[in-house]
Parts: sequence; C-alpha cells; structure tokens
Amino acid sequence: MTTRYCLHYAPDNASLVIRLALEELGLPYDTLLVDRQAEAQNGAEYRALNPNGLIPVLETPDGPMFETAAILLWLADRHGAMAPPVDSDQRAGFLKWLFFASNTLHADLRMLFYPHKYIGPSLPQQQQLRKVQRKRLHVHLSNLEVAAADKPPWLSAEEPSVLDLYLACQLRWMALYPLGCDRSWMVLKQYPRLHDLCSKLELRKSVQTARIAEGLGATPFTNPTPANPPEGSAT
Ligand SMILES: N[C@@H](CCC(=O)N[C@@H](CS)C(=O)NCC(=O)O)C(=O)O
Repeated sequence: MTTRYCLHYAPDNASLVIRLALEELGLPYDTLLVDRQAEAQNGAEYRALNPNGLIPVLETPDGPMFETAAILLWLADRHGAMAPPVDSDQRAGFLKWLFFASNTLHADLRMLFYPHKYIGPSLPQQQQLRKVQRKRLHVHLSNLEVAAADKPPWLSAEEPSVLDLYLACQLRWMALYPLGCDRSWMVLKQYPRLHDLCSKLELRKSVQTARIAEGLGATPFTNPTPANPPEGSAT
C-alpha cells in the first residue's frame, strides 16, 4: 500500500520545501494548515507533533518528522530519488551542503526574520543583528555559487535534488522577508548560477502546483512577490 503523507504547513513557510519534494517525488499527501495568525504552531496540539513549535511537520508511518533537512533526506532515501544514494561518490558533497543549508544558511535566515528571538526587544540591536546577518548570507551565497561552478549533479542539475529545492526556497525568502524591511541587499543576479538554478526550477510542474496551492506568483524564485495564499498566511 502506498503511504499517504500528511504535511502540516503554512503558506510560503519551510513546509513549502517539503511540498515541492513530495510533488517532485510524485507521492500522495494531504495538507493541514497551521494557522500562523493564531500562532497554532505554539499550541499544545502542534507541539505534540513538534515540541519546538516550528513548521513543517510531516506525518510518516514512522511517526511525525520535523526539521526540514531531516525530512528531505528521509524522503529522498526512502523513495530512492532526489539525492545521491549512500554508496555514491556524490553523497559526501551533497550531504555537506545539505547540512550547511540547514544548520547555517537557514539558521542565519531565521535571525534575519526573527531577530527578537535571538537578541531581545531592542530595535537598534535587532538592526545591528540584521546588518551582520545580511553580510553572513552574502558570504554563504558566494560560497554556494563557487560550489555550483563544478556542476555537481545535486546542485543546479537538470534533475533537481532536494538540496536544489531547499536552496531555491531560501533564496526566495531572502528576497522577500521580512516584509516592510529593506530587501535591496539581496539581488539574485549577483549569483548567476543560483539564478540559473531558480529559473530552471520555475519550469517544473512541482513548482507550478505549489505556486497555485500557496499563492506564490508567476516567478516565485527569480522575482518573488509576497504570497497571496488561498488559505492561511505566511507570517
Ligand atoms: N530548523 C527548522 C526551522 C523551521 C522554521 O524556521 N520554520 C518557521 C516557518 S518558515 C517557523 O515555524 N516559524 C515560526 C516561529 O519561529 O515561531 C527546520 O528546518 O524545519
């Protein structure tokens, strides 16, 4: 029997990466909206699935999973696609950048989006943290751009890897959030190989499906506009 997954999601949240992976893998799934306006991610029901109160959660036959990269790797391994297999000579390169995307890039992005959670309520301090984070993110993207130059099959290749999806979504969020803040610092074309990856992904059916489901606009990665979802809200 084919497993039917259940994705706890909010539009344009990290759950978008998992939706894209499920679509690419052609797996059956249902979605359950996490109402961010009501802070449902902090409610007892949601914390029973993810005690950290973070979106996404994917319900699997092995129990609820959280942490975007863990879910991506699990799906790729379980379904034998979108990542180099364990015995491949490409596995090491793929894993190191996947972990980087999760524990450094995404973690740094969170500080840009939620500075109060890291440095407290002082606005000047939050501004300072954001300034530092923007510089860090530029360095990270420059390093990824260099890694992409070698054209590894798990980065910017014709067939997307779970890492490609994760990076494209993070590039989108960097260019869009936080709404109402200066975002001119992020110009994707400064990173032509990452731009190329985003352009290629935008042609995929998975992206078109997610665009409609989450109201992401015509060019969600190369020229993102704020989400206008049919249900729920991004923040
Ligand atoms: N490390 C987590 C981060 C997930 C994350 O930052 N989720 C955001 C939505 S994009 C969230 O739940 N934000 C709500 C909050 O921080 O209260 C992962 O990789 O899944």
